[in-house]
Amino acid sequence: MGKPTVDYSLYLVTDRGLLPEGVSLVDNVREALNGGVTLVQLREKNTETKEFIEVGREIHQLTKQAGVPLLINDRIDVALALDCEGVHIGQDDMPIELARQFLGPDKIIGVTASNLEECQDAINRGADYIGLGTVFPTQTKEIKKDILGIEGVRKVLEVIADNDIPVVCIGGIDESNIERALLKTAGKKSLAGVALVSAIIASREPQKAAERLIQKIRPALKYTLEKPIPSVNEPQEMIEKVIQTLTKLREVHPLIHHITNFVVINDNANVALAMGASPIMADAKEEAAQIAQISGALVINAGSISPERGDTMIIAGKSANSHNVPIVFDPVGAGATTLRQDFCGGLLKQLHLNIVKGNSGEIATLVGRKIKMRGVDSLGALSDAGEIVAELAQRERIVAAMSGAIDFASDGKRTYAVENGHPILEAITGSGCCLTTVIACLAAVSKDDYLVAAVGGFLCMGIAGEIAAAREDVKGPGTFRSALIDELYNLSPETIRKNAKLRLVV
Ligand code: 3NM
Repeated sequence: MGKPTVDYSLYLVTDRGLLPEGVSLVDNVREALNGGVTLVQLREKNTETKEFIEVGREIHQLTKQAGVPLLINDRIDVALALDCEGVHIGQDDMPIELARQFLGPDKIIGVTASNLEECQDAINRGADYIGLGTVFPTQTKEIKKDILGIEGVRKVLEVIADNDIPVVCIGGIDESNIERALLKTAGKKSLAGVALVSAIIASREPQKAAERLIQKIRPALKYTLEKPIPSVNEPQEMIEKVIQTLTKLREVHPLIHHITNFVVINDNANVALAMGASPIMADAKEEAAQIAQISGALVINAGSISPERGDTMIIAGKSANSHNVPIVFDPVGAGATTLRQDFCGGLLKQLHLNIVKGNSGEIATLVGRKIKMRGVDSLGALSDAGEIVAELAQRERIVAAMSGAIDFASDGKRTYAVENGHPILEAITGSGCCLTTVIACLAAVSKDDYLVAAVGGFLCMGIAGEIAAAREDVKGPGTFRSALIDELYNLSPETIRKNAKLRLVV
């Protein structure tokens, strides 16, 4: 028979104490399975054996129908009685070897570990997978051990990278942090999935909760578990993807929520309209979460930052992360002051920013390099710009984009250089912020590959800028600004195909 193959992506651990009033565990699990849960652990800390087995039978029926393995927490006897697919044991439960003797070679045995030593011990003793926690603070279980955080999980994974044992993390995972948990813990080894309790069990709509979670998990796992892409997209192929995305943008007219700076707000709105999107410039804390949730993309621009606006950005960002709305972050002036540096660094820790776009100084600051800044402008280009964007992209598991005479965009695996643009773009205020808007418009309709949005943003702004600058009616920055908006509005597939100067760096 052999051990069943297990998909660890969305691992539901039950706790009937957290069920909403009037909801039964069996109904909750049924809905969660309908929503896409891939593995279930029945965790009954205070249930008598007879009832445990009865509930277990019902739940095992459901999991079998769904083709999902059922594991029993701690109780080897109950797992045997149900003949389910395995057990999950803690550090204080029966030793793994003994559990294996009872259960035989075909059952799954998972083990809780909270540090590197426990992980290594579980591997040596023949565990089939590890539940590593606690990753974030949680109310669900009394936690006496240290909270590992993203960094702690990443460190453990790094050391056990040579072993291919699947590892899931547990503790405090919900819709707002699930992408960070998967993407930012990944290095040489990545998580195989996430285990969680309250995000589904305490929900009144467990099916919808599971659906939303799995929607976030799948792309994140695709990114982290995929081996480096062997055939990168050739520039020609990328240009066609950009054109398809622009065409879709003009069909869909997505809402683009901006929390941007006071200098560029009107230009950003006009640029979004010219691209075919619908801008909303909403700054109020009270509505930030609601608007982010219904938007196609969220722009967070650090330009006119203040602690109060920073709070609004976090609220909007958490809501965007929870609802699969891409965030495009413009770290305006990241290295200019301590306030901006702290804010930008903090945002990277608290949110999953899908795309970060800045000038050379801003991006260099985010990767920890020192570069000369004058106000919000950086002075000079970087000889290793391509490597720096790739480094930021890899470290944060995002798409990073750096504007300059040559623009660079990377997802950590593919890095492109765009050589379109015109020096007069520098003579109008906010051309970089408008570029961020263009990227966000494209991101709203390219959720499977945000690199298309970043490369597309550079191409659209660069080509529109070149055409606008060459127009006879353009006499200087003032007329250029209007012409630029016109040319963004007029951009056609043929114009992009004819003018795109795109090359693959790595
Ligand atoms: N084990 P929630 S934390 C069952 O750290 C369990 O080992 C943990 O619940 C560990 O997803 C935990 O609601 C509870 O935060 C996780």
